[in-house]
Amino acid sequence: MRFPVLLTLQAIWGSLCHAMQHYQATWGHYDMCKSQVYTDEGLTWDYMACQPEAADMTKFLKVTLDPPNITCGDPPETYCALENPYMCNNECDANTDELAHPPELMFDTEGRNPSTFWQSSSWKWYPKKLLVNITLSWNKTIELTDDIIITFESGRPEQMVLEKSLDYGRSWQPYQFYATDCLEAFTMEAKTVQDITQNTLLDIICTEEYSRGYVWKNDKTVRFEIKDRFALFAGPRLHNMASLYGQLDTTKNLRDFFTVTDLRIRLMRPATGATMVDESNLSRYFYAISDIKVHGRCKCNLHANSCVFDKDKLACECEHNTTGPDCGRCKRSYQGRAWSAGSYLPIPKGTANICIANSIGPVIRQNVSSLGVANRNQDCNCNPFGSDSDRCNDTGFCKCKEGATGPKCHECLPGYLWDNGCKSRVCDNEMLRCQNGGACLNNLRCQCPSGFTGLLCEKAQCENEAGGCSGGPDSGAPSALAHHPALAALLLPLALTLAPVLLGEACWASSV
Ligand SMILES: *[C@@H]1O[C@H](CO)[C@@H](O)[C@H](O)[C@H]1NC(C)=O
Ligand SMILES: *[C@@H]1O[C@H](CO)[C@@H](O)[C@H](O)[C@H]1NC(C)=O
Ligand SMILES: *[C@@H]1O[C@H](CO)[C@@H](O)[C@H](O)[C@H]1NC(C)=O
Ligand SMILES: *[C@@H]1O[C@H](CO)[C@@H](O)[C@H](O)[C@H]1NC(C)=O
Ligand SMILES: *[C@@H]1O[C@H](CO)[C@@H](O)[C@H](O)[C@H]1NC(C)=O
Ligand SMILES: *[C@@H]1O[C@H](CO)[C@@H](O)[C@H](O)[C@H]1NC(C)=O
Ligand SMILES: *[C@@H]1O[C@H](CO)[C@@H](O)[C@H](O)[C@H]1NC(C)=O
Ligand SMILES: [Ca+2]
Repeated sequence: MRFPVLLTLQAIWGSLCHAMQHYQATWGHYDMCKSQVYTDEGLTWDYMACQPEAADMTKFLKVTLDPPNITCGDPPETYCALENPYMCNNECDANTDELAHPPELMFDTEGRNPSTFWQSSSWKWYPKKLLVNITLSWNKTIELTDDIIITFESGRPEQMVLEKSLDYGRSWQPYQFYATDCLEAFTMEAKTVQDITQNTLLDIICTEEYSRGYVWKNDKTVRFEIKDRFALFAGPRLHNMASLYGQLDTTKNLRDFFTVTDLRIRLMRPATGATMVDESNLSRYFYAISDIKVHGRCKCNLHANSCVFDKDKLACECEHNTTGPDCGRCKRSYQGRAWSAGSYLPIPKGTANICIANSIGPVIRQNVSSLGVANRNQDCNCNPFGSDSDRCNDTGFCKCKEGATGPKCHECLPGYLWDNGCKSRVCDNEMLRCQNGGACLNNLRCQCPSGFTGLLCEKAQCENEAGGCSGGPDSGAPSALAHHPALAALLLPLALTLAPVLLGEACWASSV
């Protein structure tokens, strides 16, 4: 089952935009994977980088609470208002529909008054901490395209952490810390998203912006600001998305920053409103959330323009002869060269990087022996970085540079690492960093923690198992650039070379 409603809405908005801003629809939308074109040889396919439309991702997630029985109402409880302990008209009873506050109510359609919300049980074991984890799982890599917005029905928590996982919940990293007092709660300096620059975009900050002001009539939302971060590259009104796409294309760390398989909201201390917790009436302290917004798109490595939700699972509908949930591999008989993600560059249509058939049989060639140039580049498909020349022998084998192997010289011998060709140094502590906590031994190999494998420990172990992980590998060829900590040097030149687009900010923003 596709998500017809969403896509229809998108389509309507899309065509409105199209009508209003003729440029936009044609300009770098990456919404088509291929198109038919007439050439001298007749009708052929032209392949392009493509990606699904961004959509409301809360429709496709699974929510898990820890502790599992933390939702209020079993047994029934009555809660008092934070600002007035004598106002106790908030009743929670899990067995009565009108009085129950199950987790689903964080994701239903809002707009009605009063709002529907999930609520935790109260802080009855004070001073033991009231800790709740709300985990949102997609079982699919998704790319965030808009701010995460959590709307509280209670006061906003005094301490909270937003965490993300990129490996289906095996490991977690913080995304942002939230506290009324960052220094006290997390020994971090308080910052806001305005303090972040291109150079520090990957920094994890603690912010006090969304925790102050306990009176819940006022601001009720806690945000993780995606668009403000995009704006560092795309300009204040995201009018230059080309620049952002260019950055994402060349910088794996940046792409990964906006990519998740799971999110976790760790609620660590409820709103208390005052400096002292009123121990005589703990029914005033609890968490309640009416809405969570997560906007994003399936990550399909630019090889699919639609993502379907079937049997409770999201999967890309892969084109370009790729397969896997994220189109992260070539189809079985299309492994003629190493798999590679599509590219946003060059603007506007990108590069499809399709998978090609295994062996095109004996290389078809013209009778060119008189020219003395047999099997030119396009016939042999030698990898330009891995091979010595663009020629191959009669069975299509290319002559490889040191360290490279495979018929097309697109793979590396053990001890070598793909980095625009095969480089003998596997890891160091600067450019080629072992990932996922691996340690670099003598520049020769990464010692991976359990659960990870691959030259740079970049792969989850399960990818080697039958059936694989639920997600595809991101890339078999991590580039040295992608692991360099000093982003700025890499990012600036690109930002400057990409031309800004002045039209249609509204449409861009909606289709980001
Ligand atoms: C949840 O279950 C645990 C273990 O069964 C119990 O100790 C705890 O009191 C329960 N919590 C709530 C809020 O009911
Ligand atoms: C909290 O105070 C209100 C008003 O005095 C009272 O009705 C309620 O029972 C109190 N709750 C507890 C747990 O003491
Ligand atoms: C919540 O998640 C964190 C790690 O993300 C974990 O340490 C903690 O035990 C989990 N459970 C609760 C109730 O905090
Ligand atoms: C695979 O790619 C070729 C072009 O290289 C195309 O003609 C063919 O239709 C594709 N096959 C599939 C199954 O997508
Ligand atoms: C290739 O060229 C040679 C010499 O010009 C000729 O003898 C031979 O028949 C040609 N082969 C084909 C397949 O055209
Ligand atoms: C082409 O090169 C490969 C690898 O060096 C070799 O195994 C194969 O026999 C060669 N084929 C011919 C026709 O020379
Ligand atoms: C996640 O998706 C994979 C297939 O990609 C499936 O095998 C697995 O059962 C799913 N896991 C959950 C928890 O749904
Ligand atoms: Ca709701």
